[in-house]
Amino acid sequence: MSTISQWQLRAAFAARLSEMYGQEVPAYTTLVDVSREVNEDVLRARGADAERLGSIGRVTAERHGAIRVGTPRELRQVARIFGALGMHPVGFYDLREAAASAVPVVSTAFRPVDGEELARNPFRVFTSMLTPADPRFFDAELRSRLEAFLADRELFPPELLALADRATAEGELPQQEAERFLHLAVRAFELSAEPVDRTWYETLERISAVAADIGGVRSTHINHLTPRVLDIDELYRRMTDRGIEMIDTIQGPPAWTGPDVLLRQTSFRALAEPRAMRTPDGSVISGALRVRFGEVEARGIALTREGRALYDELLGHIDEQASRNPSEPRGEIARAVWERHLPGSEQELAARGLAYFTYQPSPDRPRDGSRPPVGIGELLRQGWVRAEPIVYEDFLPRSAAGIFQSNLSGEGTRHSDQQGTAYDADWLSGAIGRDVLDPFALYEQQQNDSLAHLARELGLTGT
Ligand code: OOG
Ligand code: NI
Repeated sequence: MSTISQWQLRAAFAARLSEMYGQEVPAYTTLVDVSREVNEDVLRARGADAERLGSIGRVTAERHGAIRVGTPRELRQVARIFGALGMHPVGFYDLREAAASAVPVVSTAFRPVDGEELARNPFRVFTSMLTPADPRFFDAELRSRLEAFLADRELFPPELLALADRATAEGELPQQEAERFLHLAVRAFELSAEPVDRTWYETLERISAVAADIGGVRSTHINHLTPRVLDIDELYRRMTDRGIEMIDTIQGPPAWTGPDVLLRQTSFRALAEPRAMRTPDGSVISGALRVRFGEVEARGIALTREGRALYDELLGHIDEQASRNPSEPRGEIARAVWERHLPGSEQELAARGLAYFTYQPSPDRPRDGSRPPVGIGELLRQGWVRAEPIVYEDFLPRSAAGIFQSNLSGEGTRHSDQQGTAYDADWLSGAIGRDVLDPFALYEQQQNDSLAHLARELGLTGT
């Protein structure tokens, strides 16, 4: 009998989740359609160059999802389900601190980590956990009510978790079990029809709409699914032309003439969805909540720690200039800052150690017995070596906060005079019960592996 491997489970889960979400949120389907059109047009216009950051097959199928849970216990269960799909926690994002937001969560992303697995299917899920112990958001009384509410709910049925553990242990599932696992996993992320306790929901909403979305209901749901697009500026124009109201910016790096780096994202506002509500007298009425939205992203080259530090520094410059010139469009300011401070070619990014690449010996390198030069910059310039960009597979905390924020109606409340509780990367690793991996270390490993191989091939020392 045939079995289904972990990556096949991951690909099937991503596809079924996408189908389910398209039924729940029809505007998502529009976004996917427009993304596909843009990708086809870019491929036609740019040819092979359009696939420099991923094959069109990968990019067309590529999605990230976002989910939100309430407790470390729930997060551990999520880790078991995603672990079965070959997805591991990477990166720590503290959205309580990012920008001026008031989002009481800390987050990580579950994703495949090695190159081959990413090429097979790169599905990733941005996963946030509520922080009830942070006194800036929740006082002692609300915290204990919230924790009691969360302790009493079950997001994932034991059968789902048992199948997940089996898939992890065996690296695969028999066909029938795979089918059952996928069915239960997709169902766990559907929007529940169970009535929402209106008073409780509103109590949490006064703190934050995200707190209410997580802790105000007895289930979880996929918050958004995000297709990948090759030209996000064009996508933005086409969505706007269709009369879909997008948030007013594209988050992340500006549009500019140099290589795409990191991640650019934009979204349309959350749509009102009908939800049954239980009122204080016990009757059930039909209400509506705005929590789910549509997001789209363009991915670029992963930056090294140095490159990222430069990126963060430039953001600071841009903020400063934008506040001094409020009438000038931020995108224009950002573009000018980038053109001035960032190298405009892949080769220079590589030579200055600002971005990650894998390196191969060039097929048309000198064969006249001459010795290769020292250093990646020279090896590239003199045609000994070719560099392939490593795609950024992660998220950006400030953009994520912007994505959360731009879709909230209220500002929420945060008492900035209080000390925040230390929820950090180590704390999160402990809560999940597995290491939260460092994204830089993963990219670096990939780059170093290729350099070691290159050194052997060319007989180099000290590159
Ligand atoms: C997650 C928001 C962050 C992204 O792409 O940066 C995110 C959420 O809304 O739950 O998905
Ligand atoms: Ni997202």
